[in-house]
Amino acid sequence: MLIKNVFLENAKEAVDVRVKDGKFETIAKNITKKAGENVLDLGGKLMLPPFIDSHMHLDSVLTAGEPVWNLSGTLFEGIEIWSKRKQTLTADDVKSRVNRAVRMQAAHGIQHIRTHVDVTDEKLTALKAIVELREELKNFVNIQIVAFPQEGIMSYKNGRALMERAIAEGADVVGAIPHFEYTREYGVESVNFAIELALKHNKLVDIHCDEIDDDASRFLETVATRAYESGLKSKVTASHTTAMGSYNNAYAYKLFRILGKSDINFVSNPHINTHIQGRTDTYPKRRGLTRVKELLANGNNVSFGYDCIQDPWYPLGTGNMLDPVHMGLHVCQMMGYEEILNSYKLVTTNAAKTLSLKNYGIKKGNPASFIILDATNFHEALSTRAPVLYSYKNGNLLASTQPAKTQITF
Ligand code: 17E
Ligand code: FE2
Repeated sequence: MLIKNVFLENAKEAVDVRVKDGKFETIAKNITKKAGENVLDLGGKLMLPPFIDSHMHLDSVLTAGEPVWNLSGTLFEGIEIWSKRKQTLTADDVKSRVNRAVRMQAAHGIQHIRTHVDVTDEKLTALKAIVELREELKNFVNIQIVAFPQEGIMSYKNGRALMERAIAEGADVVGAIPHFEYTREYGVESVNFAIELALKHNKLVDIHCDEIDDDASRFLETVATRAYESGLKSKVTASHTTAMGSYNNAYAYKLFRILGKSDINFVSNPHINTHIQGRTDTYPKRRGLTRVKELLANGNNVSFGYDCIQDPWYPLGTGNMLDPVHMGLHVCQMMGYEEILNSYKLVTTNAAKTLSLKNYGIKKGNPASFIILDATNFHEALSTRAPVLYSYKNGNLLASTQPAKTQITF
């Protein structure tokens, strides 16, 4: 197949791309069509590597309002509601919701998802169902599973054993939630446990870390130090880290030294954290996001995740990664032209680094996985909320969208 006239990652001049046997064969200007070759002439559209959702709770998608709506908007009420909904989980319930959500995501050009699956469940119902789906859907979406102890490792009955079982069942990544543990000591212990478990089984680590507006919640320093000392370094990710929005600058200054040395990744989830943080504030009300701009300047890898699609923590959500980019740039005040133009990296290449993906990106020899947006560059794509016209994985079409046509009457 020959794809003509695309702007590769904001390039000013269009190129053509030849795909053969599911791989990128040639990327050059004015490639001549071979006899019988399929041609897709895009007439100047933006081509990007596929979108990645580096932080999503698939097990709880599309359960908002079940059994009740989260009225306080807090993380803690969300956990309480989920704890009830969790008791009614069946494999069919999980699979049918996840199948729907993954297709919503695919429609918006997502081809890789790191999902946190709650393993504080004696039966591990959601984990087992999503391990099966990972296999069933592997030609369409790459699902990476985090063993996520929503109700704690130290503070939940058999918490440690459940984590071990989740790894044995096939989880790819070890999670933890230190700020939710009963004590600071349990929190530190849970981080140490997660690092040791990852070392033992050669797994990645992704910790829900300091997702609270408590300026004394400082598990991130432990995560970074353990990542550094264990040598796991960039195999470790700290998700949310919203307390960093409340730290005093003198402490943050000290903290950034070990963050840099540790080379850990960060995932910020702009929608959910602007919604659930600051809930105990009156005014001034904190924004509750981590320090994205400063982390990037510090050399740390940062990506944006969606986190939730209509669940106990967040009542809305479409799965379109332009949503968190749009919200994140506003809240983090990253609205310079170049920042907007390059912000696609927060949901593509930076996220690929967090997921430790191999052979990701548009270059000769890599799998022909890419998306085409209805825009000429990412600034325009974000401004207009451009649809993903085509999503191709390994040279196969996964999803296509016809742009809506509006008629103005004046
Ligand atoms: N669980 C959690 O601990 N934090 C979140 N943001 C969500 C679930 C969505
Ligand atoms: Fe999360």
